[in-house]
Amino acid sequence: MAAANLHKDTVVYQIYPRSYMDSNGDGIGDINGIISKLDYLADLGINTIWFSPLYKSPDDDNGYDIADYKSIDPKFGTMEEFDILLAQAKKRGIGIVMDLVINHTSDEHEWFKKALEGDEKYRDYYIIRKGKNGKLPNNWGNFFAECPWSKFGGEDSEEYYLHLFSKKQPDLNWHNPAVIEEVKDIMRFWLEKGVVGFRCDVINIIYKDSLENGRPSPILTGMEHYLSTEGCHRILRELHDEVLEPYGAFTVGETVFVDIHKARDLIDEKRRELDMIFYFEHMEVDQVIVKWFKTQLKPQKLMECLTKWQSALDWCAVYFENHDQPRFISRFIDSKGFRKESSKMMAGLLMTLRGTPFMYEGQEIGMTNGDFADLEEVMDIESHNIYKMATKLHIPKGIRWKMIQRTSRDNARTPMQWNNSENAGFTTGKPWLKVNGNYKTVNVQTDMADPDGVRAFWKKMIELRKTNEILREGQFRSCIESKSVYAFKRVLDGKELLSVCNMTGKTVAVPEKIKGWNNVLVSSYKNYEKDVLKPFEFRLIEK
Ligand code: ISL
Ligand code: CA
Repeated sequence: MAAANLHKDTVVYQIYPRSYMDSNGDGIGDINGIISKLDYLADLGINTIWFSPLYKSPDDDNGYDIADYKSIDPKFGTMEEFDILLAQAKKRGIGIVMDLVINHTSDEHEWFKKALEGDEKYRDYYIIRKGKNGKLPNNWGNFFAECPWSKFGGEDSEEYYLHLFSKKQPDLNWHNPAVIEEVKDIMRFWLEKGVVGFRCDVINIIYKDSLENGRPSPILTGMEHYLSTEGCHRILRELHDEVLEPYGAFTVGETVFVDIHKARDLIDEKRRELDMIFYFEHMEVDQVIVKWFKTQLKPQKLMECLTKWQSALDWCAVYFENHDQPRFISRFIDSKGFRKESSKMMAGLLMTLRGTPFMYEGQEIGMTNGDFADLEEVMDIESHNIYKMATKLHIPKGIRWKMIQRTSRDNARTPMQWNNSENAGFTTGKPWLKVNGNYKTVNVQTDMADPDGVRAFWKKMIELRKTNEILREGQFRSCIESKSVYAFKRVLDGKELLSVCNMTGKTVAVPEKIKGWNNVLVSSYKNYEKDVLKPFEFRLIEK
């Protein structure tokens, strides 16, 4: 496992590089832009940054289709600049976590190109099969609502390659030991540079047990053949023991469709596989069967889900936002008119749950979902594919667009809002994705000038999370999950703290059950009142 529990003592901030800060006016965030914000990040108090992919990529899926794992894409800068970023971050006590995307490569990766040229060695890096009686090799589904099989080597070919994501993301063949060795080598390359860990993209699906037909299902037919297979467990242990452990590096696995049982196996210390996982159940409490149908959530459902996972796993990554999810305050709670209040409540909640907190750029100033006017303003491949599928299903245009507006991953990918100058101070050029129209009021500069600002509260909560041993190590005990109030204890050596969130826009009475708790250590309101919780108020209380 990671050295000295490094991963347990950190607050992680995720940067989506193309949307953070553009230093040269080409409209795309870059490494020099990030370097210019390191003081800002150190001041916020975070001590790890996870970068979404910076590697060379044709950007079919914004870098999650990697063409060269040991390079920096020129649009982001150079390897020399990356080394400076690493050193400058280290100087400020900030470690770097890289995104390890190894379920698939880009179809423009040299391995795939060589495979296409007929090189047997590299053919076996991918999953290539003949069709069956003029049909596809199997009936599997695809994460991006495409067909998961595309012709290998042109339309006339009889062969297909498997891709669980876009057709420009061919899946690697993890049955081939040479693939495992390649990945070890890539990991060592970044570890030698001094990165402290990896976020492992869709890591629980890398090993396909078989390519048999799957049980027909509305989502991802075939997944029983690749979700958390024994082969996957074995590979994770090998990577852990041979590569990660010698460097004292930690991992957080993005593990899709895990239940508690599967999650436990992946992070069981005795099994030596992953240090932490991202589970998804709390991200799905507002969805109806598939992720592109969402409802307005009843907060109680979220509370119950959080309690379930907090109670079941000893240690876990905790998050409410990332580059794949709509913004929390636009989504889980009815926060209209309470943007600042609800953002602070989210900060309090995230920093007081047990586990390692992962926050996402813009969360610290309460950024909201993108305000796209039509599909042309949306860049995400997943959104475009879903729109196409909905068209095929004859879903009316108005509803189709509403689905995309609500669920698009671009909601969280809009450029970071730094100030109220043009393009929110993100770029002097044309931003790659439309800046949210609310940047005149929602931006770092305005927020930091506000004595009651959102960021100041995040900063306070981050500091507490890092320094308070009960918040760092205490056990979780649920206390109240009502229609409006979530309250839970953190308990360490007989000492207790109570974390309380009003998840509604209404003032509510302090519930009887917690009336004995009197010493308010933190409230998200300056002028809080003992007996009531104001709209979206967060409190941390001692007895
Ligand atoms: O929201 C999801 C599940 O509820 C999915 O978006 C899921 O997170 C995703 O399909 C897996 O995500 C990761 O791998 C993808 C990439 O597009 C995402 O950006 C990445 O986070 C393929 O590499
Ligand atoms: Ca740039």
